[in-house]
Amino acid sequence: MFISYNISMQKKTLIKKGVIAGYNRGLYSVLIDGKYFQARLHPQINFSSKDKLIVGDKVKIEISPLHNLILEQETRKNFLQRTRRSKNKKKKRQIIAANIDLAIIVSSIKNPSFNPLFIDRYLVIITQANISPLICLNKIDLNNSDNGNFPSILNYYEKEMSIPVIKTSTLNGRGISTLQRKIAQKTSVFLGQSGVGKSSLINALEKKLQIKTSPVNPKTGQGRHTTTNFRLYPIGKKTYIIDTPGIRNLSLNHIEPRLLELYFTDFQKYTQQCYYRNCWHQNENGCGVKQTYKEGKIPASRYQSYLKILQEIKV
Ligand SMILES: Nc1nc2c(ncn2[C@@H]2O[C@H](COP(=O)(O)OP(=O)(O)OP(=O)(O)O)[C@@H](O)[C@H]2O)c(=O)[nH]1
Ligand SMILES: [Mg+2]
Ligand SMILES: [Zn+2]
Repeated sequence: MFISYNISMQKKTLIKKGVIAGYNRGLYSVLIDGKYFQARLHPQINFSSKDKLIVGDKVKIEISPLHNLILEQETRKNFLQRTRRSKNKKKKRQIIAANIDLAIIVSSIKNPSFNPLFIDRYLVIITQANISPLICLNKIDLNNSDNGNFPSILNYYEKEMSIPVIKTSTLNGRGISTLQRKIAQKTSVFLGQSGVGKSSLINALEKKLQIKTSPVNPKTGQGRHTTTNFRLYPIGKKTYIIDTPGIRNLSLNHIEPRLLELYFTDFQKYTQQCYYRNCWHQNENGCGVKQTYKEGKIPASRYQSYLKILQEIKV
């Protein structure tokens, strides 16, 4: 009886390709041809990836009236990672999204206040993953003067580091069509502090979505950690967007201290001028990076970001 039942069910089984759009308590949401399916990992299959599947992972899935099972995970083209402190205070490497074409660092001009140190931290993990970055300066409607007074570091990112910078406002729609063009036919991940307007920007790009957003704390200007899960949304043809929760402290302890200078790509020209081959660019004599910073060609915030991250990860 059991066997015949199984055979009849098998007839209705379909194998499809999909992408992981979300995860909640052992259940994955898999996007297939614009529709979501809830699925579990096949219990008898050993997945090669030590980390569990994450948003952006491409999978093969068996769909049947009984249950949907994930059979196979495609090799990741790239993946973003950070360090996460677990409950027992142990630091663990966490992979946060896979198969990304464009990583958008969202920052607001105000509420919460603009802080290049956050941008630099995100740039480290994006560079490590070999993903193209883009900086989005949001809430420009809150800028007092109409024609400028934007943080000058943005020019440095754009001119010296060739990172595209887009200025946007979800309130008056400025820059949204430019952003739309940049994300077309790509999978983009929106990163940044809580309250900078990541979910609001995604809602502006695709009106149908209506992702939950909430006002920043008026006293502190800080966000309220409204988005709590990583989620992938399809918008238009071959265009996907991943919304992420604002990370309070982006820890980078998984980064090998010796490799940090490589992820500060703008330092490359000057590390060759260092007297010591193993220079950390901290207090060494004859350091090309420090010298360039003193001459004003490396902005103070960039150099400070490097020193701060290095101090954190060297201990
Ligand atoms: N003035 C102004 N406010 C904006 C703009 N974009 C978003 N906001 C507001 O900023 C607040 C926070 O926006 P969210 O989209 O929830 O921010 P988030 O980055 O998704 O935050 P988390 O989900 O907590 O990480 C909301 O009250 C938005 O209405 C903008 O361009 N201008
Ligand atoms: Mg959000
Ligand atoms: Zn040096």
